[in-house]
Amino acid sequence: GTAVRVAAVDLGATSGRVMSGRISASGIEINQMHRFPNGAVRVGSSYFWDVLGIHREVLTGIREVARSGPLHGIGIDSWAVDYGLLDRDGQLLGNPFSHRDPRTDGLAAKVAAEVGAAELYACTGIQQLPFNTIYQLAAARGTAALEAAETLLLLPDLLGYWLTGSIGAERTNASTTQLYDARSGEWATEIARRLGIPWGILPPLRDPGSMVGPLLPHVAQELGLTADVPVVAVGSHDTASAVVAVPAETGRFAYISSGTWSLVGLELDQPVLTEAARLADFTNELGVDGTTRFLKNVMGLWVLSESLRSWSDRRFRDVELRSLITQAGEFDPQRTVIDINDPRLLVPSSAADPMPERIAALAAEAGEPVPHSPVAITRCIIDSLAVAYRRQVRTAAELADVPVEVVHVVGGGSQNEILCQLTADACGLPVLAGPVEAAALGNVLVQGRALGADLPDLAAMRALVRRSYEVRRYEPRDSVDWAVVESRVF
Ligand code: LFR
Repeated sequence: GTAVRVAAVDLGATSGRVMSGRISASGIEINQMHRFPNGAVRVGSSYFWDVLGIHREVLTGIREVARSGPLHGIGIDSWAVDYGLLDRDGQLLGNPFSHRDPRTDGLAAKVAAEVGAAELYACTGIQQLPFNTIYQLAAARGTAALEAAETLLLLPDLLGYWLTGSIGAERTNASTTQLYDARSGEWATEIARRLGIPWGILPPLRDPGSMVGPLLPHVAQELGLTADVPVVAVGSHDTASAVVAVPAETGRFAYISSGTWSLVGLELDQPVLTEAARLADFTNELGVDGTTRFLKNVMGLWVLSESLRSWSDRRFRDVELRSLITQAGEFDPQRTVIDINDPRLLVPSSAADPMPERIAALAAEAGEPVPHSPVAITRCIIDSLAVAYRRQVRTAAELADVPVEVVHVVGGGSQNEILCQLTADACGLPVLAGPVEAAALGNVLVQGRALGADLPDLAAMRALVRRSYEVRRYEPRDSVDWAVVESRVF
């Protein structure tokens, strides 16, 4: 058939991108048309998203895509769990909180006591991240905003609502709320009710690949579009979109979707809801085409980006990312490893509580050599990520009882050659790195299919990615006993 050209909006916690994507018989191609910085805004002790600013950047990006060629569809993906509340007039009730806002501290334990951790997991299959929507809503009980709320919209759905006027909750992202019943495929209204969360605010669910709706007339006009360009529901959770574009050839792969977070796990046909999976705190998020993303959140390159931010705040001159990583690669291997998932690393770095000092404190606490220089700290972060990847890839394979032959690394972190090599070494498996813009590619692929491209299933989508993108292969080296390194942390 003819080519399909779409706009893929891919929002990350540290930057947002709008890409043009084109699918034709010969391949898939994406081009970045607009990129803007993003970050939570601190007001008092709270962290918010500047969602109106994001909306404006999204419009700018889509306009760029429209200006440079035909436009057949628009899709939006972003990080998960965060939401806006609408009042009964359809107006946004305040700025959406960032999931790194500390108001959820202690809520997971409280909710577990109220509904039972085992029952919650049996229903939702979701890991106990402190910031899951369920805990954000539990923290919001009794607030004026929640009492006035008529509708809850996850961020991509909120942005889609502003483009189309249409209200709904795309399923892959809905699954991350921990208020989605993995067994019935409906909202877990009974659990919400028992927690005093107003379940009536949870909007109708929609599948990835379905239509959100045509653009509102004033939006189409503002974008310089005449046609009825539809907004298409993609895997609106960025990780769901990224997994679509993993260029895997066989089913025996693990993936690491490596950005602000590292999402480490497997694609499965069914959730794993065993007691062992619950105790290992593995999650069963919903993927595109009814798949399960059986994975674990690893704190990811956030720890490095926040350290960098702290160093540049304090005017370290020589801290430039590339050279820092190169020097870290030459630094003493595995001198210091820490538990990179320690909850103390979750909160943004601040002058009063800088990220590098938290890392040093964790090392001291664990009896590891304390890293002081930016190079030593960077090396510690990279080694600690690699050993966490080893642990979680192996745990996933054991819990799901499937063999893993290769680890695909996609997303921004796939460009970090030292981390990729150490990941191969630590896992004892080949690593295939790339593509970098996996989430945007997955977004384009799901839109493409919805708009008529001949992509019957995930295998066809992945074959198209393989035809269009080079991946880089890293073979495992066996000079270090990573089981010993692992035992220092886990
Ligand atoms: C990655 C991601 C993770 C989710 C975290 C918070 O960008 O979407 O999958 O756990 O952000 O929303």
